[in-house]
Amino acid sequence: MRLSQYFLPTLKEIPAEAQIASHRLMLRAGMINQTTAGIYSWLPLGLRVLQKIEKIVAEEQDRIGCHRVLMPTLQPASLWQESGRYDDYGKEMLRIKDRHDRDMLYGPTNEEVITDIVRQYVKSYRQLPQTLYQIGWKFRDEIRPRFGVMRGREFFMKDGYSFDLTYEAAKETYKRIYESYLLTFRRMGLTAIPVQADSGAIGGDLSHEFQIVAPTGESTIYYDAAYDSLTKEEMTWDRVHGLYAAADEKHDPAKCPISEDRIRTARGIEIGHIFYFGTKYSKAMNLTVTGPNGESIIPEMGSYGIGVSRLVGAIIEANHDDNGIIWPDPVAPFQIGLINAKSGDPKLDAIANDLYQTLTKQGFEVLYDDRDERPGVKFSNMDLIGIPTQIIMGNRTLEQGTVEIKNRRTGERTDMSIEAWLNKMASK
Ligand code: P5A
Repeated sequence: MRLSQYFLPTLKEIPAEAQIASHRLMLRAGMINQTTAGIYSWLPLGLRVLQKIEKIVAEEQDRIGCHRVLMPTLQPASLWQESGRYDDYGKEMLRIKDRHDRDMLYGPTNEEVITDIVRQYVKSYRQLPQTLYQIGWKFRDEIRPRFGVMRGREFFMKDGYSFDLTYEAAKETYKRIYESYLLTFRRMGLTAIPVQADSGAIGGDLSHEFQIVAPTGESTIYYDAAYDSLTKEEMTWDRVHGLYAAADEKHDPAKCPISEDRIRTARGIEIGHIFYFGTKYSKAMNLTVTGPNGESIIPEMGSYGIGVSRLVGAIIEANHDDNGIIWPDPVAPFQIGLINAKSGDPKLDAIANDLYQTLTKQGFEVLYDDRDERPGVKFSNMDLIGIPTQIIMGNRTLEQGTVEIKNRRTGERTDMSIEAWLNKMASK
């Protein structure tokens, strides 16, 4: 992408309304634009990150045999009256009337819609187990939307729903999704800490919140230091479920099963939440299947959420410095930021254009700052938007044929020939 032609409205001023780093940085980096309170448009740079996260989430769901669907954002009130949640949900639910005066709502979650779908098609025990998920927009009329996309009113969520024949099978599904979440977040460069949770308005008795550590988190979490050094291989239910983790007042130092020197205390951001709730919805909405002996079975359900749009903010909270965002490679909007520090110099322009084309052809996602701007502006902009690897071309490129490679995270800079760098990348 040539920056001169891109739509990247970066801001120099620090937006006054933004209280936390990720919100400020997302506005300054031209990733989002507030349409109205708690409701954002995603601009090209922000959308690239959102889509990278969405892709990782979808791949990990598919890997464990969940099937993707797409449900509507608008739902009829009648389904929620059936489940008994319509009156309970309160003011967080945006209620709408259609032209026929029928009660509708903008879905805050989709347990009812998915149960309605499954009860229409699934009649026999042979059709279960089944886990369906979608990634889509939700609306909750939060009383105090804040922190940008972290607590929005309209937000993008992965929501999955499982249907099993027995409690034991439902528990196995729950464990499988728990493990898959640990790996999903790890792929984004995050260590998520599953904390036992209250199941809240959703109902049920087995529930975990997945928290990541960041100074601006909304809750305090207490967890076993072992979380900090978990390897990918250790990300299993058996290993992790045994580790201590608790949030806020649930942590009672007097009753804590591990010694104080092993406890870490930090602020946490909730990026995912999973629930087992048994037959709450299947019973209320008359979902039954026929068992092997003709008996009628009420499926056991669970639901599993990941805050996809919240993750964009959460990743920034965990990855930034005074100069801007520092994207972990797998979610970076571009892998390489190419800076031509002497735009307008015909010789360097030609070399830079050439390199831009070579890298793009090789499949790298490159943001090429070809603007007629001062080098200082280009450097600070590239730092602000957080591209992990910067390639800087200037006088030395002309004199010695070398470029400067800058690692955004460590700040480390190395001079090397373009060929040497390409070889290094190819051998990675
Ligand atoms: C699980 C999937 C549910 O809604 N039903 C379907 C269950 N769970 S939840 O905990 O309420 O939400 C799941 C995740 O969505 C994110 N989230 C939000 N993100 C941004 N703004 C909000 N207002 C918001 N509310 C919830 C969180 O990451 C949460 O874990």
